[in-house]
Amino acid sequence: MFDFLKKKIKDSINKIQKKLEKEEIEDELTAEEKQAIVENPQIVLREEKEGTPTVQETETEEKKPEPREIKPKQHRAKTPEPKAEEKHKEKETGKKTTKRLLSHRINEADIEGIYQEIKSDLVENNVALSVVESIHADLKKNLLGKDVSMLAIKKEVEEAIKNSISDILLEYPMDAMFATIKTAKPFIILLVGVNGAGKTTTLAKLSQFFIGKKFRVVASASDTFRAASIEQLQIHMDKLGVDLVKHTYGADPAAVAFDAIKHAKNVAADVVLIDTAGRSDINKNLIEELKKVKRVSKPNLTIFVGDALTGNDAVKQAEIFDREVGIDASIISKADVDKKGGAVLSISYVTKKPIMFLGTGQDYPDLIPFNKERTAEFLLKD
Ligand SMILES: Nc1nc2c(ncn2[C@@H]2O[C@H](COP(=O)(O)OP(=O)(O)OP(=O)(O)O)[C@@H](O)[C@H]2O)c(=O)[nH]1
Ligand SMILES: [Mg+2]
Repeated sequence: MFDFLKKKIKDSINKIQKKLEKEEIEDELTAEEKQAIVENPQIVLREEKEGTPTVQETETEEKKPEPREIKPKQHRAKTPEPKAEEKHKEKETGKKTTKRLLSHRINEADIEGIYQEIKSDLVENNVALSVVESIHADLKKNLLGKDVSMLAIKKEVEEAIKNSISDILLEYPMDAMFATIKTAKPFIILLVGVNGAGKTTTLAKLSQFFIGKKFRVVASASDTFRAASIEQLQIHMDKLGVDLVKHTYGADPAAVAFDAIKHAKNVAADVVLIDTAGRSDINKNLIEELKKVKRVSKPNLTIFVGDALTGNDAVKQAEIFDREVGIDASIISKADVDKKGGAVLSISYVTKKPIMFLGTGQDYPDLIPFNKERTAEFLLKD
């Protein structure tokens, strides 16, 4: 699902590296820089000799002097004769050596350059502006003033972006939920979202998921609003062998949920999954209806189901559902057809609630627990 985002981040980082590399490699060493290097071998040098491969000199463990500020070109003094140790080295190798400074202290302009590179790419891929700004702040905090070897710049920027993304993404503590299910009897899950987001399909997938964990499931047909919604859910539940509690169309969705919970207690079911109606707009009626269902059913978990394809709309919906009804986690559906991936980052960031699963298709097993480290790593790996 993150293919576009991944490619864009990679392209940006490569561009950033090339730009910084070019600036530094063109920078001939001055006397002052040479002195800085003699005093501070932490600065990585590359020796360029005709016909020989690049050589790196790195710092020894015991010697760690403070990094030194290197002044811009126009203020440099005339280059004096090479130091005795350098002459000695040239003598040893028998070849003339041109040393070029390969270390770079990341400055404000670099950070802005990096930010400008990635900003439009992230926004294009459904990453909300607030998220992009948070990544910007992280880059500043983690990279500004840092001395990095030219050869390591790409890695440093990648690490900084990866850490920032991984801080934004929140993962659901699945094991803690399994432990609660064992004592809750029943553990109640309420699914909310706009129409077509994938609530009913996700409910069916969740049923399969819990059945796979040896939990008994009861479903509540609390979408009494949309035509054919009850039959749609009935077909799924029949296939999965799950008890469905239903009333007629137009019935009170909260009353259906109440009966479903009662039934679950009677049959000692472990989990109750409550389907709800969506609306094309998140209007007052829908919110009032959901608030009532929530009040009556007292769910252990209210999950927002968001359609990844709708990008920033899904982000706004998540914010509204969270503010009006209160959500504990999100499931992002249609990740299989969304190549951008930004909705996941943005929904996690704006709601500050974990992403529980990604919906990755229309079949019951197409529900994968969300793993933030794997996602952040995938976004940045080659
Ligand atoms: N490709 C893909 N399609 C999905 C996924 N989840 C749901 N869908 C499809 O999205 C469409 C809408 O799904 P529903 O589950 O009916 O959505 P809903 O939120 O219950 O919609 P309403 O009942 O109208 O509020 C269906 O055609 C589903 O098969 C997914 O993860 N991947
Ligand atoms: Mg539905």
